[in-house]
Order: sequence, then C-alpha cells, then structure tokens
Amino acid sequence: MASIPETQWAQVVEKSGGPVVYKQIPVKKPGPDEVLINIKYSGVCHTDLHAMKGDWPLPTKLPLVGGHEGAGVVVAKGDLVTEVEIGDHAGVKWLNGSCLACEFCQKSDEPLCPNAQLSGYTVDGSFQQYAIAKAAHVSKIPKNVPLDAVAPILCAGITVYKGLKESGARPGQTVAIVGAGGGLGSLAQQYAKAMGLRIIAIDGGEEKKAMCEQLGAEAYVDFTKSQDLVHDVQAATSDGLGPHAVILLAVSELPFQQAASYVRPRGTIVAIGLPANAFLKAPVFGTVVRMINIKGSYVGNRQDGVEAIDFFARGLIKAPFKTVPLSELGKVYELMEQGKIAGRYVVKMPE
Ligand code: 8ID
Ligand code: ZN
Ligand code: ZN
Repeated sequence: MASIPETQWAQVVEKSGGPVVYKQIPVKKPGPDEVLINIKYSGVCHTDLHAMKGDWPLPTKLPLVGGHEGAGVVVAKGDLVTEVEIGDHAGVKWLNGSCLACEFCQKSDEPLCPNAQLSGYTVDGSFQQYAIAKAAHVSKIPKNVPLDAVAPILCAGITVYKGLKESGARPGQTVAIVGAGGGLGSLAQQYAKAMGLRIIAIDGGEEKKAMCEQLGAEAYVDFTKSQDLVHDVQAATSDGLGPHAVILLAVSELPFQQAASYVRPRGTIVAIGLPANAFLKAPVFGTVVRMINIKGSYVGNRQDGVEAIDFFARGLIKAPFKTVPLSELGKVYELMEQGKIAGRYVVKMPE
C-alpha cells in the first residue's frame, strides 16, 4: 500500500462568498474513533455552493474544505475502530459524525443530533485527497461498485431515497419531482422508478427534458414555459387530481409556494431543497379541506445509507454524471449557479 503523504491537493474556501482556492494543505491524522479515506472521486452537491456562498443561517468553519459525496479507500484508522478495515472502500457523507447517545441518535435520527458534525461544512470534507470521518458514520461501498458513479449516492441518493420514503407514496402512485433535472432530481427519478412510483418531472429546458424522459418520467412540465404550472401538473395525472406526493428539490422559492395548489387531496409535500432566505407557503383553507401534509426531510440515517447504496449496487440506479479534475471545481460551481447542469458533476482527485 502506498504511504500516506504529509501534504495533499485540496480546494479551500478561505472566506465566506468564495472563491475556492486549489492548493496544497497538510494531511491530518485520524482520531481514535475516526478513519482516513483516500478520496478517489467526490460528487459536487448544490449544498457545497450554498456553503461557499454563506447562504444559510448556520456558519461554516473557515478555512473550509467542502465536499460530502466522497468515495475512496480507507488508508488509516484510529485504535477504537473495529467496523472498518484498511483497504475497504468507503464513503464520506454529509453526516460526518454524531454523538450516538442523544435521544435522536438513539432513535436512529442521527441527522437531528444537536452535536452532529457535517462534512464540508463544520468539518473539512471530500474536496481533498485524504478526508477524515467517524468510523461509525462512513458508508461501506462494495468493491465491485465503481467509485465515480457511486459518489453522488452518498448525499443525493441517500437524501432522495429517504425523502421518497417520507412521502409515504405507494407503488403505482404518482410523485412530482421538482428540480428533476438536477443532481438530486436525476437520482430521485431512478429511486422512484425502482420503488414502483410514477413520475412527473418538473424543471426547465430541452436538455433536462430529454434526460428526465430517459430516466423514467412519464411527463415533463417545463417551468420556464408553462403558462399555468398548477394546471399542467394536475393534467399530467390520469384523473386530473394531481400527484400523490411532491418532492421539492429546486433551489428557488416559488415552487415551495406552488406545490400545495397542485398536490392531490391527502397528498404529501416533502421539502428537501434549501434555497436561501426562502419560505414555504400554502393557503390555510385548501390545506385544511384537502388534508394536505407538508414536511421537511434531511439526508438520511446510517441504515438509509446502506439501503440507498444497495439499490445502486443492484444496478437499479443509473443517473448521468460528468467527471472533471478537482482543479476545475470552480467551473462546476459557475455552471451550477446558472442552472446549467443536467445530472451531477463528479470531481476526480489527482493521482
Ligand atoms: O437533506 C437535504 N434536505 C438536502 C440534501 C442535499 C441537498 C438538501 N439538499 C439541497 C441542496 O442544498 C439544494 O438546495 O437540495 C437542493 C438541490 O440540490 P442539487 O440537486 O445538488 O442542485 P442542482 O443540481 O443545482 O438542481 C437544482 C435544480 O432545480 C431546478 C434547476 O433547474 C436545477 O435543475 N429548478 C430551479 I433553480 N427552479 C425551479 C423551478 N421553479 C427548478 N425546477 C423546477 N421549478
Ligand atoms: Zn449534498
Ligand atoms: Zn446525538
């Protein structure tokens, strides 16, 4: 096995607002309950862009190495680590660690842990060659699974799989996926299809339309062209009553205020996207008399991760991704800001 170097390449946010700076930084040593993972590929999530821009009411560490969809090989571990071996393939998720002892951790709601550590936000993440995570929280990746394609599963895949479960939608029912052409959206369509759900994809532009139809959507509503989005989404269901569930993944506020108007009576709206300074809105009358359920969903617990990776390992989840070197992360952020990415970008670490 190659020896672990003293320094490594990383993309570093030095001040809130960015940009990212491609530079050499020290390689850290894992603590007693931690592992060091030699990252091979990392997906680029819109959350990484929110973190750099300082979009949310929760400060990041600074300087910050972003990234939380990191797939690689375990190269070192602390003395207390028994669940992972050196040489195993493993993934760094958004949830880098949690206390494992609070009420939420005890009830397998680790993302709600008041002392959760977040990769690429409160601790350094996967846009570096060697990343650290708590052994209890890293995702094991089977060795026959390609590390580039599986990387986006570590946040986007887990999150949309959990969100679909939280929606309560049953096989044969219809789910509207808002932001279907993005990273989470492309994977949401594949998980929804594998779970026996019917899909209405909502996003903008012809490239995303073609991708959504290929991923399994029965209908595509273009929010940039539709004159009456509420009508068009409802009309895409066979009885015109609207989708049983809505999965909100867009990075803009308006869809969070439209969903209550087109969801089916008794339907569930799951908010997952996190546009800056945005509010959910729904008419009280319609929400009451149509018995609408509105909820949030935040990544997933460790078992959700195991299940999401298992769907992928069984060949059920195939979403498009493009690979660029880590040095080009800034260009990926530019395309993401402009809404020009159909699917996901994955950065490849230098050898
Ligand atoms: O645990 C969580 N809740 C969680 C986990 C991971 C990511 C939440 N997120 C959040 C991210 O922080 C981000 O706010 O989910 C959001 C989506 O992340 P992403 O999929 O990585 O972003 P993207 O690839 O840029 O896709 C966003 C899509 O939304 C479309 C865009 O065209 C793009 O394809 N979109 C927008 I902006 N406005 C829309 C609209 N009005 C829209 N689609 C439909 N209608
Ligand atoms: Zn993410
Ligand atoms: Zn806890």
